[in-house]
Amino acid sequence: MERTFVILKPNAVQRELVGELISRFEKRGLKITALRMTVLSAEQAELHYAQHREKSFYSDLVSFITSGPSVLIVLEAENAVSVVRQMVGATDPKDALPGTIRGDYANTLGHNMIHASDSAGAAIREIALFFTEEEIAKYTLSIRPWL
Ligand code: 3AN
Repeated sequence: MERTFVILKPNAVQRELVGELISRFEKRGLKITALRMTVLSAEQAELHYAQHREKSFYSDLVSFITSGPSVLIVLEAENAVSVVRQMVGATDPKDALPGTIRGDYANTLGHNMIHASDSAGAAIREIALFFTEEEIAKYTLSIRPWL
């Protein structure tokens, strides 16, 4: 089973879309194995977005993601990374298809609502930034065989 990592960014919380977004993942058969609301520290945000350090939007990105509470989620399923990326949609909301989270709820590139790991390797790195292995629940969903 593959893990992926999602952040519902501060504007998703402010717009009271947390339940709706989590519900999409549950309905798609992604198992929630860790969940926490927190205000990211600047250090956590800088590490999380380290690959964008040289980009012009980096400081805006860090200040936005630390501007209020976010919701951090670990999800598990077969092909969780690609399934969740598909559900999230294109980085720029103007290119995101209707039916995707960004296509349905986001307006601007800088405020695109949600982060999702772009590879299994990134998921491992990102999850380790925010959760210990002990904090990730191990359990079986009895519905699994029906999905
Ligand atoms: P994604 O979140 O789809 O994996 P990345 O990793 O390229 O996209 O970008 C990380 C975040 O940086 C995006 N979610 C978005 O908020 C922000 N971002 C990316 N490109 C730009 C840009 N050109 N201008 C402003 N913000 C950007």
